[in-house]
Amino acid sequence: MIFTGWAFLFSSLLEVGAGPVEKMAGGFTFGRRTDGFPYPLDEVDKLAEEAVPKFEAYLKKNPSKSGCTLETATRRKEWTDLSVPQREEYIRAVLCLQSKPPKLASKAKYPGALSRYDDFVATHETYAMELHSTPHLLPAHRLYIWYYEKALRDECGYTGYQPYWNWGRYAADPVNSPLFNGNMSSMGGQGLPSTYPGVMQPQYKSPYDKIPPGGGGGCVTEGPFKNMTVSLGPIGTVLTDVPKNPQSDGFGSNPRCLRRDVNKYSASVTFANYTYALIKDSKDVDTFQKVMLGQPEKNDWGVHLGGHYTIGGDPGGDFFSSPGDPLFWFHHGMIDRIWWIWQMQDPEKRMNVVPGKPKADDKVKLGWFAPDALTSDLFTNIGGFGGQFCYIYD
Ligand SMILES: *[C@@H]1O[C@H](CO)[C@@H](O)[C@H](O)[C@H]1NC(C)=O
Ligand SMILES: *[C@@H]1O[C@H](CO)[C@@H](O)[C@H](O)[C@H]1NC(C)=O
Ligand SMILES: *[C@@H]1O[C@H](CO)[C@@H](O)[C@H](O)[C@H]1NC(C)=O
Ligand SMILES: [Cu+2]
Repeated sequence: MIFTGWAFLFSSLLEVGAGPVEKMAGGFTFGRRTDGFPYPLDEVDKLAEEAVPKFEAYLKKNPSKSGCTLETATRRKEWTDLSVPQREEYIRAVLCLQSKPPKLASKAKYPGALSRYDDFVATHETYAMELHSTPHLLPAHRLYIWYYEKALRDECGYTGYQPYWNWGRYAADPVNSPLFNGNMSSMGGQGLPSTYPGVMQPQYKSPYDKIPPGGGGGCVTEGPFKNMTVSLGPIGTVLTDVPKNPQSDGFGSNPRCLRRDVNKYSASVTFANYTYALIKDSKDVDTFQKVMLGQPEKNDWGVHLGGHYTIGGDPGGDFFSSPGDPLFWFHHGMIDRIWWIWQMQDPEKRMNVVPGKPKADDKVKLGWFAPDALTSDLFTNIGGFGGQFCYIYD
């Protein structure tokens, strides 16, 4: 059994609204629920708010060429900041994408791509190195999420934007959170109990060398994704009872259930104070990325790994196939959000840097999935990607 996962793969890769709105400083509003809402602003939300006036000042000096401003930017909201009908609209759009035929992944090479949703999974599996190596990790995932949001809107009539998962809100009890409680307006529940042994983290010292099992690991039998068919993969880390893919590259058809281990041990490193410290204490972008991904020498799993293994299971626990769990987009949305909050702490210095100092003509190349994109054009969510990025996180 090999349960290595992200930390190991990264260490090798990196070398190569409903309710009323609150008025914000600068006259712009954050769409947070205030009507009997159970989640007060946490210290990360406050950092985001405090940084907005700085960002506004930065944009005055450096207006986006495409005319995107804080006022015109669309808002990606936290899951619970959406009303229940908005959550249900989002879920319908994801199910719609899963019901449409693939259009990008070639049938010959990817017999396991059964749906339009699987186009995205196949992309992450095929271009994993391109997506995760330095300097691409942050900008390439930003682009990838943007394409997903666009598909939900353009192809499935979704009228909102990609929600994110503020980990800290649910870290104490993820299974009973509005994301994972298994009701029809959640993103599905815990997997059935299984013999899941937990996730080994061999580069960490005991007791941090293992994320203990969270009580699931089996099929998700509640909520909107209980009938979901996972087909591509697995490729990397897998649970023992997941059938092997018939193709050695993992692209064969391997229909199976969605499995999860919603895991409070993993979630325990995603309380708001961890994210706050990551943003406040990372003085440069290399430190930000490194601490976010985890530091074995400090027994620190990091919020990236913490969030991924709060979902766990199959395909959520598989480095290559993880976007096959619809919560992937929420998790990486939060990563994208905190990158933005980190940038906003000192926008003049931080807007245009990523680890690894890419050359001016460096591109993110996602092959058959999308045209090559200039890496340096993906650094700002306000006006990046030729003006097509124009969003902020509420
Ligand atoms: C699901 O649970 C959330 C959180 O408790 C709640 O707000 C929502 O109304 C529930 N949805 C349904 C369909 O019961
Ligand atoms: C799952 O499939 C069954 C059988 O087709 C159907 O009755 C049920 O409504 C489906 N549930 C969901 C949440 O899609
Ligand atoms: C966050 O708070 C918890 C509980 O108070 C504490 O154990 C942990 O060390 C804190 N983490 C950081 C990074 O401050
Ligand atoms: Cu990824």
